[in-house]
Amino acid sequence: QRLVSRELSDYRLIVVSNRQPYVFKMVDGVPRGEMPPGGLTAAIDPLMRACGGTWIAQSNGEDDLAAMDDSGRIRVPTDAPAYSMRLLNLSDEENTGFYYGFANEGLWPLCHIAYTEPVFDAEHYGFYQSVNRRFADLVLDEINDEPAIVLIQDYHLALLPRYIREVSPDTIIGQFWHIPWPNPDILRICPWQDEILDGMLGNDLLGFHLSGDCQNFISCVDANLDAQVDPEYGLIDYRDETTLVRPFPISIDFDNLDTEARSEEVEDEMARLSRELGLNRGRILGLGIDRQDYTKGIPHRLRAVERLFEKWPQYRGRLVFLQAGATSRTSINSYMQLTIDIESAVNRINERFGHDGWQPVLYWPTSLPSTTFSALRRLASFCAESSLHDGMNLVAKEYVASRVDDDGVLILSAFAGAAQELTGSLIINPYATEQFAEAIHQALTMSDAERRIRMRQMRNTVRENNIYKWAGRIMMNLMQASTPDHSRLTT
Ligand code: GDG
Repeated sequence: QRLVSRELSDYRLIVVSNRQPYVFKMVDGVPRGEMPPGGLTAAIDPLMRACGGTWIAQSNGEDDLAAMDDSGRIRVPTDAPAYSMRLLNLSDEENTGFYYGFANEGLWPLCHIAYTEPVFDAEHYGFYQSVNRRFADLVLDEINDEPAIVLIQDYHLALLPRYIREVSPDTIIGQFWHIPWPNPDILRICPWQDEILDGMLGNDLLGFHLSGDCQNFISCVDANLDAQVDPEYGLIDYRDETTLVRPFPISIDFDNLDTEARSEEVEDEMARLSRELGLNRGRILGLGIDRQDYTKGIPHRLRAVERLFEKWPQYRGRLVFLQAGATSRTSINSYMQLTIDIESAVNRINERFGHDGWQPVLYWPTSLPSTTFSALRRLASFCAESSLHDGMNLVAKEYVASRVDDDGVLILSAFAGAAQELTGSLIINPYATEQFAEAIHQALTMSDAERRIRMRQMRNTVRENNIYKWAGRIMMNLMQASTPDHSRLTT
């Protein structure tokens, strides 16, 4: 039996993710760490600042080496050092097999119902195993036989919990899986399903966004491993260890985005964009923001916009739909094809309907400053997030947080995890083009009063269920999950 004092401060905290929390670049000859955009870092950085500890990740920064001390650590944040970063350098070959190959061509399409066929290649899997082992070596070195809590992030590191557990049985291990989990019929496409499940059952606590993902995971374990499962309490007994499986719907730093949206910089940016997009001349803006991925349903969204212009000609010359957000994973074929599909849909709609200096669809596939994103969210009469399948979808929550005026309509796919919380949105099926187009029309004709009621309700939800609450609940459940007596667990 493990002896657990249940005081967080008694443990060394180690976070592990593929992406590093601070990326270093030389500024005036001195290495400076900048936090890359994204919810994960913003969620866990405050916890690390408060508790101290070490964050282990792959090195992607140009100037990481220059920032490292003799022990290979980088103290962050640069201005007020509170914790250490330790980085793993992967060769191009390792990164291709581990990250692009098994994680993003295999597990990513496997876990999303988007009808992109997963690629399972033995060589890729070999790199996935060896890179997970390299992460484990670094984690074990950092644990150094001391009491430790290891908090692992995402689908790049499914084997890591077992690799740590084998060597360090007393370490408390938790993992949060940021994407959906498939049912047993889909999981069995993966030739290494048993090893993946076994790896993840090295965790004391395993978190998904939704209870449906948890139930799928428990069904997969029940169908494939010699384990005892209790779906009601989310408990799995396997190899004389217990894993607690729980939903933790991720969120955003509401106050931070709310404050940014009210700032002078954002107001200035709004004025500039209003002129550029013609909103000061009576045009209205519709918005889609996505990391460009085939799970986000961008071509489906464009089809609905096209149908809107067909069916309701009053929007011609008046509505501008802007699709923003940078491309990602561009070396993978399915992502290259997506860019081609999006560009051809944008060109088709613009050729069909554009006239007299009015371009119906704008396409900005680049990363923009956060103040520009904030300004666009404040200006857009509606934001459409049409994922074919999405663990959560933070963009939907960011739109809500930026609407400090309680205005704007969120159109949200029923297949995004966020749809379960954001019930003030207009929920659509991205495959049902007619219904999707009608929802855009409904958004644009909704009364002021109804818009405000819906947005206020969603803002209260996101303000309350914010990212800090998410991180706090995970830590609380992790401490509880590591106690031998699970009957005392709270939900
Ligand atoms: C995974 C899961 C889950 C987008 N384009 C740009 C940019 N963004 C920002 C958004 C948002 C984030 O990236 C994307 O978050 P999402 O949640 O929408 O989607 P994924 O990247 O697929 O994230 C997802 C999430 O993990 C958290 O658990 O919700 O279901 O798939 O913050 O604003 N940021 C910048 N430039 C861009 O072009 N700077």
